Amino acid sequence: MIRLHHVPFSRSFRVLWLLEELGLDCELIRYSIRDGSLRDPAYLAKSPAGRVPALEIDGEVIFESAAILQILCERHPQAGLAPAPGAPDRARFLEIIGFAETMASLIENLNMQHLFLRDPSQASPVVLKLITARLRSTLGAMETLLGDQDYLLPSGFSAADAMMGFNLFAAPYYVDLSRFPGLEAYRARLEAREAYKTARAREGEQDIYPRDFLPLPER
Ligand SMILES: N[C@@H](CCC(=O)N[C@@H](CS)C(=O)NCC(=O)O)C(=O)O
Repeated sequence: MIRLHHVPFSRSFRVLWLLEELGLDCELIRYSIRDGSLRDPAYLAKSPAGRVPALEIDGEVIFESAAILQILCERHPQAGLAPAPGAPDRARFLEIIGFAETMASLIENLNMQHLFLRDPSQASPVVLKLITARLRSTLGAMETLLGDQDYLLPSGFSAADAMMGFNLFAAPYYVDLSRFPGLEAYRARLEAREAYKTARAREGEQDIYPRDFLPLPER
């Protein structure tokens, strides 16, 4: 039995999506990011920083989405969702897996300032502007990496798309994606995948974002 510890609309979606791409069923344990349940000692024993995802599989517990995606691809090489060491797209694959977290950590910082401060007046407009600009620049870099390909690797859909593609469903809370037509088309391509649709239908209601867009403060 595979068990995924999950917060709807969080980075654990990458794993839920890849499991669907691989045709693997899992038990889904849902948490809220807001109620302290990720700091429960029983959960910290699975994921030491109290983060999702954590995946229970084959008698072990794995945390960090990038590690989980790579392990799943290694254990299911027939699916061809990650280039093996030495394969032509290997370096690009690893770059994207790492770059996805460069971008996601910017989104996380924006979430912190916009959504999770106990006293919202403590958010810093200067920091918000800087981080939003940095997020925009990573989106520009991603559009360049994509070029005229359908997916991030020239060989087609891979775990790199689940890893990085997920960000395209979080970044638009802070940056208008219409400035990146290549990314908008790519995002539509990802949304059209059956595995993506099934994963979204399974994950449940999100309680992270209260609105579709969170603009920079005017002050
Ligand atoms: N690099 C980690 C980041 C995991 C992470 O920070 N997940 C967020 C949700 S997107 C989380 O669990 N946050 C809970 C918290 O910070 O309390 C990964 O990719 O798995």
